[in-house]
Amino acid sequence: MRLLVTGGAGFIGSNFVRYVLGERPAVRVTVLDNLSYAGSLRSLEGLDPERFRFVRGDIADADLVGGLVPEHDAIVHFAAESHNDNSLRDPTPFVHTNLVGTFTLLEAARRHDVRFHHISTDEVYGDLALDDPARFTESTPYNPSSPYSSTKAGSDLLVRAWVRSFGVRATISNCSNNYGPYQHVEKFIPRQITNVLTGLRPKLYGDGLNVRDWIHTEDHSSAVLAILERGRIGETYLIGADGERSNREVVEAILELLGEPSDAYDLVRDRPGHDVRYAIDSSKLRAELGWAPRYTDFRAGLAATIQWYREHEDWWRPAKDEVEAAYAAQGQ
Ligand code: NAD
Ligand code: TDX
Repeated sequence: MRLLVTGGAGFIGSNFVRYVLGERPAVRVTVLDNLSYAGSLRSLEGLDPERFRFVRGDIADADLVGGLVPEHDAIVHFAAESHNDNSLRDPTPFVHTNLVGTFTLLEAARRHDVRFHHISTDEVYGDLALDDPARFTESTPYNPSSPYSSTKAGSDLLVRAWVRSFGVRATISNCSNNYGPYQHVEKFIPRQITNVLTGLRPKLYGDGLNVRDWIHTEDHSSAVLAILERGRIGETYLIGADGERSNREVVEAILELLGEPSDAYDLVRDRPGHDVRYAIDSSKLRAELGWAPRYTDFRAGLAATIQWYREHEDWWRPAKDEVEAAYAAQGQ
């Protein structure tokens, strides 16, 4: 099995590459990644060169993609512009990578009849009220809020159309918020951990009561592998680990685990259009493919993640000042 993994130098893609090489001795992986600000070869260090190859390039480069795709049995498509706050500053790269990039890969998959798995997000469904008993399911209508989530929603719809109109052998997964090692310091959990480690206070948007449904990134990887191997073509699977928590609860846990008073955070300017709550019902994935998360103790997973950031300052330090300057410029 030869896999073409796009975005494999990013947070979740690099986790998947390590996971699949560890779990499946017969698999070989090519990573296609343009090493944007969010990608790092350091997240892929130490892999067996007999089974792993890195290609630097843009997923919207049709010539490059057209040459690589026929050398593989499947495409696992993680590459994206992934941060909501960046999409509010400048949506341009989101349209390019998430829409044109996905289109380019789908065209190559169609031409060469290569299996395609598309990685997407629960944000395509919009948000839920805090007191709504409902959770997102595969049949929840699309209702994205931000340039990020709308371009991800558009990419999902492209995949669905390429399945129906052209018979592309594709599946889609929509996952909730991931945490774990190698996540960029622009994102919520690593930003707050590295704030405390550098003497800054955690920053909560608005009143801090927005809810996210957290899953460890390795549980996301195991779900993607299950869908890639056993998912039904044309189907969508929601991935989640029943991890709903308010942002305030998460920050309080980070502060406690780092030995700081649990109220040592600042409330800052809210994100425009800030989704209130995400919640995933992953019954279909669990019932059909027998998947279950392994990282069910959030506090233990958070403690291990904090320990990783303590030990890998060389990995995150170069990006920290620029990220904080951009947030400070918008009162966050
Ligand atoms: P990330 O920003 O950490 O990594 C994205 C990777 O894609 C980077 O390595 C980057 O260099 C690469 N990339 C960007 N544009 C590219 C282009 N034009 N050509 C080639 N490579 C390009 O993102 P992540 O958090 O690892 O997210 C990966 C995927 O998972 C995305 O599709 C995202 O929408 C989805 N997702 C993320 C989460 C989450 O909580 N982070 C949750 C659900 C779904
Ligand atoms: O400093 C902060 N303070 C804060 O309160 C930051 C960076 C975020 N927040 C809030 C906003 C959200 O309610 O924390 C929550 C999580 O924020 P992000 O890490 O930016 O994630 P989110 O916007 O929920 O999107 C994430 O999950 C879905 C990923 O970035 C997406 O790629 C994925 O699709």
